[in-house]
Amino acid sequence: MMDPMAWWHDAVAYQIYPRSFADSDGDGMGDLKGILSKVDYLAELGVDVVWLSPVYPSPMADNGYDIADYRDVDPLFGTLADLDAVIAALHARGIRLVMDLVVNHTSDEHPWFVQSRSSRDNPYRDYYIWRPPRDGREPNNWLSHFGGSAWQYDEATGDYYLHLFSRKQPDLNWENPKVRAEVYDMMHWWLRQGVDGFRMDVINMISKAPGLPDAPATRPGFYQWGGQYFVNGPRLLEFLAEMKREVLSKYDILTVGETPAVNTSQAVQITNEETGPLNMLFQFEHMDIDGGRWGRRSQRRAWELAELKAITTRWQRDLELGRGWNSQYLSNHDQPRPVSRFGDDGPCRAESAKLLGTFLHMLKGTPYVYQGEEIGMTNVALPSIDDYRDIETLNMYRERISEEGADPQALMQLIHARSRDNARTPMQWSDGPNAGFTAGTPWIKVNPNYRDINVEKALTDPDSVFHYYQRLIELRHTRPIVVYGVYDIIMENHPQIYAFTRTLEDERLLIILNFSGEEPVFELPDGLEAPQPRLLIANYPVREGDDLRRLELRPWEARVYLLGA
Ligand code: ISL
Repeated sequence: MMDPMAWWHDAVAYQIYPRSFADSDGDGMGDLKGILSKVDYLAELGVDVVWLSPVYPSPMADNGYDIADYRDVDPLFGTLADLDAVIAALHARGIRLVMDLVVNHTSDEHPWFVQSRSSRDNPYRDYYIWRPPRDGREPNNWLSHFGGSAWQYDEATGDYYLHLFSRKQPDLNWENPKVRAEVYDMMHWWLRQGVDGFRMDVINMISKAPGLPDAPATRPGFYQWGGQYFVNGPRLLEFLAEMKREVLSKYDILTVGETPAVNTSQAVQITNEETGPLNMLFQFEHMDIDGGRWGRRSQRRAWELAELKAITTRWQRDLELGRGWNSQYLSNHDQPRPVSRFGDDGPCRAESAKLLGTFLHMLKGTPYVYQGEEIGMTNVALPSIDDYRDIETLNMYRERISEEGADPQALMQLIHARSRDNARTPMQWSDGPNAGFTAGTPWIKVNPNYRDINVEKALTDPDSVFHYYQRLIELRHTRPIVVYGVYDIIMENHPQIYAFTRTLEDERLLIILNFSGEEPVFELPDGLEAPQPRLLIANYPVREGDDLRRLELRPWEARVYLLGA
């Protein structure tokens, strides 16, 4: 059997959004002791890595993506000792822990920023990006991801500071070598504490174009925001190479960069195992197929399987082994639930959740499962805007009503489909009060479908989405072809079926996915006939007389065959 070349090649990661995972003390907010109580659950699922969203001290303007102290834990979540206990418990089960590294910006309550804003000649002034007013206004026309200008005027010194996200998230000035040295120091500190890597928040936004030029007002969306001047900026690769030299190269860790608006050639530069700084990236092309890329201008449109095929195929091919490495994800804390978005959260919820899982796990690249995905959790439709907590959602609602006079009801529909809070409702552990998430009042409402969709039920049902995910994960661990097989798409133009093969030496996997509630027929293309095709996993029971040469697929049916060898 082929040994993995890097430990994270055949690993499966699981993302925990701590405030929504498990609450141990009844304050309505998930915490580290809550996570500790669930490590056996993670071990049972079979994952190898946990990516923990931020637990650092924070004013929580963006649920912890606004960090006020990089070397501690917020009391809401517990203490550093609790984190140590989680790390030890995970390690004891062979699971590694990856921290969220949010270094494009800090909180405005971080001591560096408090110093920085105090006077123009403060030694920390240059830790952030300050500019004087231009004609009495913002220094340029860039827009913040969460609404309004990307600049905030600061009374104390009469200058503006840049914030690509909320005004409580000032951007760090990576041009300043002292900032970079601070970040590297902090990374060493965490690695010495025993963490096993980093997920790097919007890491491709750290280099801004010199002169911070105005965005052309004529081009919509991303460009109108100024994106071309701060995403994949001129010194990005240089900064990351330095980070690799100073820190990453000294440890055997997993690094994954969150990189909106990245293309495959940039991804190859970043993830090439020899020359690239990071192991893998989260790209966004497949997340954009049903709406606008940017939350504040969020839209909804019907998505096309053809587009998903084209995007996935391009990433699979362009990052072939030796060139780069993919990560795979269908959800995270910023995205709607995949079963509601790409599947069917009605009658075929379980089938479509399994189909999406098959897709995720049978692609080449490291899969990331977001909490609740493994039991097929769905979007939520909370009745009132007051039920929502996400800064992006709330700002978008307010801004579109005041600026465009948008219809509140239409906005609620959009929010039900697109809000990041879809992913942030509490993890559904049982059919007990608050889905077993907390003994108190949860910080955000529980999805009312918890009586039907919950972990307790999933664990007792051998046919549950959970057990299907467990088998998919096991396939990756036991079959190198799942990790290393070369991807080829077949029946590229079929409107409902997404089928592909993975080939490794004399073995071939055939993955057949009916991405629809209809019953299309799969016809085996020439060249794929095999004497004894072996069904490795499927989300429906096999029918008497099934013939791979001509398969009538059931709604959202997924099958994986091993051909040859
Ligand atoms: O949330 C999105 C779409 O609704 C994404 O565009 C997301 O905001 C963007 O990719 C950046 O995300 C990351 O950085 C943000 C934080 O709010 C997100 O939670 C985080 O994943 C600022 O730190």
